[in-house]
Amino acid sequence: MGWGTFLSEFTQSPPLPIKVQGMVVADFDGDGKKEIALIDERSLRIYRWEENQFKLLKRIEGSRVDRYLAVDAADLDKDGKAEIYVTSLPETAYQGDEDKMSSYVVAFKDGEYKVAASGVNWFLRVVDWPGKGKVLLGQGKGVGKGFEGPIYEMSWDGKRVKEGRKIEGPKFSSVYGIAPFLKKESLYFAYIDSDLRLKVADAKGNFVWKSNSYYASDISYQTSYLMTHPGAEGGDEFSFVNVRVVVQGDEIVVVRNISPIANIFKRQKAFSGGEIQGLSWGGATFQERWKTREISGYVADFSIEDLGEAGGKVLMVAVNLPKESVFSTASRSAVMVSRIQ
Ligand SMILES: [Ca+2]
Ligand SMILES: [Ca+2]
Repeated sequence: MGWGTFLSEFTQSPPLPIKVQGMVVADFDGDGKKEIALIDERSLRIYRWEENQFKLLKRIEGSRVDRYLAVDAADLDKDGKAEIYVTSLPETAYQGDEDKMSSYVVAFKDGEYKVAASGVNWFLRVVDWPGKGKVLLGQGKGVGKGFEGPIYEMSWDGKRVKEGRKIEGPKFSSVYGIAPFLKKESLYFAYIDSDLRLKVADAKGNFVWKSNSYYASDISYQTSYLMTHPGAEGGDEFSFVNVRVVVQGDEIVVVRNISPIANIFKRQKAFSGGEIQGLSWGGATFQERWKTREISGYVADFSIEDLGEAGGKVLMVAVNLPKESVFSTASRSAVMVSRIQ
């Protein structure tokens, strides 16, 4: 049985007045304890997490046109402190061919959090790679389309993000929603494709399996301002930042958001709730091994970490809470925590 079988009921943090877009948990300052970084559409907040409360340590604001899409962390320069990688795309990025991305790196140096590199022109994501540990992946921005070209393994030397070799595997539509995993010592990839299905391919890129369910995301950005044909909003106009997919032991853990609206490719979707699923790969198909209860709202991101407390690992889920009433416009988010018992 998977560890998820032993999840406790969620406890919910006090609500934060933001629309959370992403979350990452790591030891950013090297003190041996893990902090939490959350992004909303244009700010990064770093918190200490104590007794189910947030204590704000640092807040970094983007420019008025920035749109934060993803947040990740890894200690690539091996100084004992995980850097934070924020993927940011200016809203103007698809209005001119030359507009670059505004992704950046935050590192803890000389006792404080600092932007260590900015204007990084890549979509970034950290994945756990069998045999390598945490790997930073990067993919370029297209012209008039969301993601362009191959995915590279990136390096960070404390000053610059640089591309290295192209990763193996199938032709991924996007750097988001990829999880390499081993089965009987062979490398496979679970990945969310542009049709929002979860798929599996082998290391040579041969397609093996696809899900019936959709793994939808509410995080999207506009790539074209021309309506070229009726119904173009069905996918030509927007690109989606797929939900996170994580390998945990012999399981794949993924967010599944549930929309009562049939066309999940529309930008404006309504999600009634979401759940975290644990899936096991039998060699021909993924089987659901466990899932959390349905969480009301939109599940933006999750993390499975050992916070150093008794009881071992916890599942943390970042959620956009449902509106309090049809008249309310304020965003509210919370982090839900479940302990492994
Ligand atoms: Ca720390
Ligand atoms: Ca580091």
